[in-house]
Amino acid sequence: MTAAPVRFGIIGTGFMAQVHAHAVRASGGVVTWVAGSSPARAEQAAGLLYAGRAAGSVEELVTAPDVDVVSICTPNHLHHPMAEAALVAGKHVVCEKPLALNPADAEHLAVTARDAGLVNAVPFVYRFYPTVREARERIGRGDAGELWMLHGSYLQDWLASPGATNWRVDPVRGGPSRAFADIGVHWCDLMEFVTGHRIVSVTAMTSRAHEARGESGESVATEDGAALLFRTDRGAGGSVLVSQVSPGRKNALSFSFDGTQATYRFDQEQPETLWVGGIEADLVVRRDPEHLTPAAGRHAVLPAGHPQGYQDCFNGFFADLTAAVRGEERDGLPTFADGLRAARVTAAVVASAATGTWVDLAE
Ligand code: SOE
Repeated sequence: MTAAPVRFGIIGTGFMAQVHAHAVRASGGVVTWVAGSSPARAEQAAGLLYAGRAAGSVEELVTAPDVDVVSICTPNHLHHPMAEAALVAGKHVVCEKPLALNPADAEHLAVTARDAGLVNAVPFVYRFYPTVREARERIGRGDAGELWMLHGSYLQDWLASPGATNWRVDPVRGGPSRAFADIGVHWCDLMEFVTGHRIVSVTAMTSRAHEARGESGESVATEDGAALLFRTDRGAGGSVLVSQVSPGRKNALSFSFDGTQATYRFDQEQPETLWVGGIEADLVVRRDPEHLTPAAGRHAVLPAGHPQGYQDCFNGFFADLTAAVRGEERDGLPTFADGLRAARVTAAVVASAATGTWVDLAE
């Protein structure tokens, strides 16, 4: 007997909402409702998001009996109140990052969801590349030796022009950190997920390419980029550079995790291969379901040579989310606890950048 499709209500009508809607369908679910910034926006977006009905309000969507999971794809400042409303209505929730604008609100959501026994997830979706899982498996079984240097960057260019602006630039709607909270947290989540190391202290410098943005030349308070040094609980050191003003870098997330016996290098824009550096010879591991370790092969849904990408990561994330809603455990589903972790790392980055000191991280 096939299980009834899991029913999603999506709040938001932009790029992320469209990615979520495709992933819902790919994972066998249905979008029953959509809510937008106005009933008219919801009506306009309903077709694009394959939604059965457009909600007149967020309240109508979260309380609808034919919604099992609420998916939140709104500007950041709305994440906390909307996730709270969905949890209070007894719904499972997937909430875009940052889960909240500060650690206290993120913790409140993580505790509320846990206590209510509701499935909760934050799309740290780069975890769902098969080559990323392959690195995690190989590192986990000890192939790297002692990991001691963890480094990389996450560079974009969609805010390169001084004319470019967006709600993310505004600290009221986006939060006190922009580039780090938007993309730096992906890198840190991936590093901790793949290596098993946890960041224990950070020192950060944030900077801006443009002091004013948009047609009206409004002054900017959030960072265009950040440089971070960190230490981990297992004695490794590392660094990550984050920028949204690096021309030509579209979505260039890369890491190099260097051990005493092997180095693992991944590049999000070339995700079909994992580079494994060795002292005598190097290896390029292809995303080939026939030859990956089983934990990584589970996420390889196409044969080798038929590239998988960003949307496939979301599809895999929603497949595991759906399994969790059905009561099955799936390794590696990022939860509100991971969203809380990201909020704490972000707060430490903001504090360090303001004071110029090392900041310890609370667990
Ligand atoms: C914009 O910087 C953005 O859409 C992020 O918000 C996402 O988290 C990232 O995956 C791609 O870039």
